Amino acid sequence: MILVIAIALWAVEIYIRNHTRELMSEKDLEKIFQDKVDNEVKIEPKDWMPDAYRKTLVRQISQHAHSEVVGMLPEANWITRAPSLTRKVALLAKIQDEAGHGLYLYSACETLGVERDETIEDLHSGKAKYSSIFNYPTLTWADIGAIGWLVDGAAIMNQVPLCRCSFGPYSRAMIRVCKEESFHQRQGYSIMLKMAQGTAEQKRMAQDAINRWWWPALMMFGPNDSDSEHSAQSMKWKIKRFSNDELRQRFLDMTVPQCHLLGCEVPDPDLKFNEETGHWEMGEIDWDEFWNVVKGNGKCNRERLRARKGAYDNGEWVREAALAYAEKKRKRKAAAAA
Ligand code: BYC
Repeated sequence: MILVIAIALWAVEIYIRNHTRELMSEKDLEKIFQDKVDNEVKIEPKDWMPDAYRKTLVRQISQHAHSEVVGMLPEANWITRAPSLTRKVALLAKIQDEAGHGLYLYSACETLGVERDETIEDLHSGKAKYSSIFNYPTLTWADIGAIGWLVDGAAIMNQVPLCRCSFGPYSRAMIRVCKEESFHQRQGYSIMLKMAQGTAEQKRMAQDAINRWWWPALMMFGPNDSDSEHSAQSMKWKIKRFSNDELRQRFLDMTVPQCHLLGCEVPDPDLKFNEETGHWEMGEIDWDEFWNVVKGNGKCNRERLRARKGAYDNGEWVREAALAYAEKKRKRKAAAAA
């Protein structure tokens, strides 16, 4: 049924493009666009779309790409100190996956007409945001467990619905990303389990990591719905399928029992289970801390940007070599064709 609607809408759009587009008002084009969204037909890069939809996607996808790439840094801090070869291999694989996620997402962003260099420049200048979570330090090996379990766990909760995002390239990128995130989450929980069942010192480290990562992980979902500037419109466009608070609640319900299974405590004195609703209820998030980090004043914001800029500058010779090689190949091909 969806396929039939898709073909019909596609045929109408081709006809419109060829014959009447210049005669159509913005309102008509917008109606066709919204009908597609409402009928679960993906919007593709060359389709007509409202400017604000394009802008929202560029904002969200580029922030997401930056988060993946900056997100490699806290974990990279522990590659050389992983406690065994097996743990080291798994951590390396996870971090490489994140680089790959960043690349899919930068490509998805380019389909909307923005240059990658421009997007990356916005990160380096501090104009573009990336997830608040990556501005916290990784102090012990248990932090690597907490990141995999809580941070990737929160990311999956947010990203599974993005597999159904109305914009084709973003939704397709998310399908691949989510498969890998699920391995990341499990490797994190496996580290936490090992430490929670270990010596008293290891158990203390596990609890300490939970204490420091719990609240920042809950902040990852963004401000409460009442303060979420973009949610209503993004949900109408089916970029977002669930609100920030809905996803945060799902994460809480999933994670509290996992924490108890570790034999650890959730660092929230107000946490309680509501028998009537069947949901966990949490205390108030410290939104001042969240906005302070988002505005660039978290513990590691400056260090993260310095590291990204350094990596970009050090990679200059690789970009130059790749361009020189492409030019050499082009010339050879032209000479062979002459
Ligand atoms: N941090 O109206 P709202 C990963 C901003 S990486 C910073 O609710 P929206 C991983 C928001 O941008 C996965 N800023 O916005 C990698 C907006 O400001 P602007 C990261 C935040 O877009 C390595 C303002 O607050 N995931 O998994 O409707 C290792 C108002 O918010 C944050 C994604 O990027 C935040 N946490 O909803 C391990 C998912 N939250 O832009 C793991 C894709 C909000 O107007 N993004 N803000 O200046 C999304 O799903 C949505 O953009 C959000 C926010 C739910 C995050």
